[in-house]
This record gives sequence, structure tokens and C-alpha cells, in this order.
Amino acid sequence: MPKIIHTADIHLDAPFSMLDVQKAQVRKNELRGAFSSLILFAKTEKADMVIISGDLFDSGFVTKETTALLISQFASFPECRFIIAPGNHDFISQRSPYKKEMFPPNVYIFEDEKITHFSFPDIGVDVYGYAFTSEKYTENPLASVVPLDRGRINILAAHADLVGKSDSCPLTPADIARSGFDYVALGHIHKGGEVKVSGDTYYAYSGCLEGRSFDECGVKGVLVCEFSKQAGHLSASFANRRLCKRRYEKMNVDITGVDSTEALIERLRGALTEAGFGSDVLLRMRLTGRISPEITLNLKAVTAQALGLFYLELENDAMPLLNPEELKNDISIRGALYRELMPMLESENEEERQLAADALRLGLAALDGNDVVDF
Ligand SMILES: [Mn+2]
Repeated sequence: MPKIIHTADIHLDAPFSMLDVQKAQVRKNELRGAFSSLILFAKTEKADMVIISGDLFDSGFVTKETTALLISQFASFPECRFIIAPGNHDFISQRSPYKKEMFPPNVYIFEDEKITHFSFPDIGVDVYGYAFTSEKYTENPLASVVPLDRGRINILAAHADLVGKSDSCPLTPADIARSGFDYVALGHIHKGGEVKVSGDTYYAYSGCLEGRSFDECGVKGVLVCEFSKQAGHLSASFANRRLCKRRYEKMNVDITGVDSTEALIERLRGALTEAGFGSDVLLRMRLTGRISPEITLNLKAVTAQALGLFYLELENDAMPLLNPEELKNDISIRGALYRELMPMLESENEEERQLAADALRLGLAALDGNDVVDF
């Protein structure tokens, strides 16, 4: 029963431009580390094959460290075959590392835009695939019939877009059903892990190995696929395995009733514990709810370090008012100020809401003769 690990979109040497230089370097190293973990995982699982469905590299310019790492890692597990189908980021060209570097003999790289295949009779598997040869691939590689040996387990490694119209190899579930493959190992969409069926064909995006921004939230990893075929009948099983070093997450925390910076940090720590977020998390946190305008909160104290996170982006949408009902009915100038600002406080526009909240907070503080709340 051949065991195949399906991965894609590793984007080695991606710049991580959102982070400061030091953390960007940490993340670059961690991305390489995620690749090494993949190889270690493949060894532990005694995988027969690893399929990389494109975008192994972030671009055609790859550092020496990265190519050296790839070559040594591939060579360290000669029993396993590594199949690479170049995608839109690491498309094949004379200058690409796929052509310039000498990869070990257990590495198989698709170089043609048309579908070709590699046969592995010892495990009864044929892997088909194609390569991007530029950033765009607008043809449908499944437009013509691919003749398959039905006795084999037939897999297609495809960097492709399943949304219809696309510059990154548009495919449809109908194309997949017609193709007759047993499994289509997709790359390009970074959210993955869900195995679907079209006709008699299983297909899935593995997702990326490591998130690289808040557009790629959640736990990332690989798909472990096991296939067997007897008398033309396929049985298959799939499992998701986390391999990412860190993950991007977003969360809202209601801070209503918090009355000091210490209490705020305590509230946030509690929310993080509940969510299971720790030092492996890069978090975009939005504060919501209402707090008393009399309280001074020092948001500068709310750091990634204070909360035990790798990275933190804080967005403060909490309203500086504890009891809006009371203010609404207040006949003094405090109430008048509130009623004046209310349409803006409830605006759809976040900037406008923030501006109104600031105006209210400053206004109330001035009326009360208090110091300005430091938000
Ligand atoms: Mn891609």
C-alpha cells in the first residue's frame, strides 16, 4: 500500500516583508526548517513518495543555502521519490534552479507544459504532471484525453486553479472527473486539506506548509495519502498532519469592564489560553466592547512578549463608554455631546468610528476635568 505525502506552495526564500528584519530572518529560517521537518516526517512515516505540486520556491532566485539544503535533504532519503511539478512562482526556465542545479536521482521534475509521466512499477504508481514555463499557464492541460494504465495507481500533480477563469492553469471538477486519475494532488491555493471527489477521482489542495501572512491563517501541513488498487478497484485513505512551525491567527477580544492595564493584560492572556494560542502564534487581535472613559489604558504595554506570542498586531475598536444608555438619556452637555456623535460612533466606517470615539473620550474627559485617556 504505497504511502504518498502531498505538499505544495512552500515558497522557500519568501521575503516576509511584513516583519522587522530580525523576525523576517527567523521566519525564513523556519520556512527552511518546515521543509526539513517535512523530510523528517516522510522518513518517520516511511513514505514511498513525496509530491510537491508547485511553488516550492517563492521565485526563480533561490539562495545557495536553500538549494544546498534541498539537495542534501532529498539525498538523505534515497528510498523515497520526490516528484516536483513547477508552479507559477517557480516556473521552469533555463535559469531556474531546477535546470541549473544537480538534484539527486530520486528527484523527478516535470519540465514540459504538456502532461508527461514518471512510472514507478515497484509500487504500482504512475505520476503524471506538467510544468509552468512562465508565470502564466492559460491552457487546460486536461483538454485532451490522457491515456492511463488502469492497473496502476494514477496520480496527477497539478499546480492549478479550480475557479474557472484564471492565469494559473484553470481546471474544473468536470475536467478532473473526465480525466480518470485516481488522485489529483493540487497546488496553488494555500488553504487546503479537504479531500473532495469528482466522478471517480479524489482531489485536494494540500495547502501551504507554513502560513506567511494574515491571509493564510490557521494550522498548515501536508496530506498523507495511502492507496491500494486491486482488480482496478481503488481504496484510499487520507490524513492531515500539521508541520508548520508557527501559525497566523485573528481574534476579537471583548474588553468590557476592564479597569486597568493590568486587568486588560490578564483578560487578554485568559482569552489566549482559551484559544490555545502561544509562542507559535502571530496574532492580529481586535479589542471590542466598552470601557469607562475615566480609565487610562496603556496599550503600549500590550506587546507580543507580554502576551507570550511570537508577533502581535493590536487593533483597538473598544468604545470609551461604559454605559451608553445612561449617556443617551443624560440631559446635560455630556448627553448632548454623545447624541451629536452617535451617528459617527455607529458608522460603518472604522476610521470615522475611531474619530468619533476619540472626540467623545476627549470631550467627556474635558467636561469631567480629567486627564485625557491614553489610547
Ligand atoms: Mn501558485
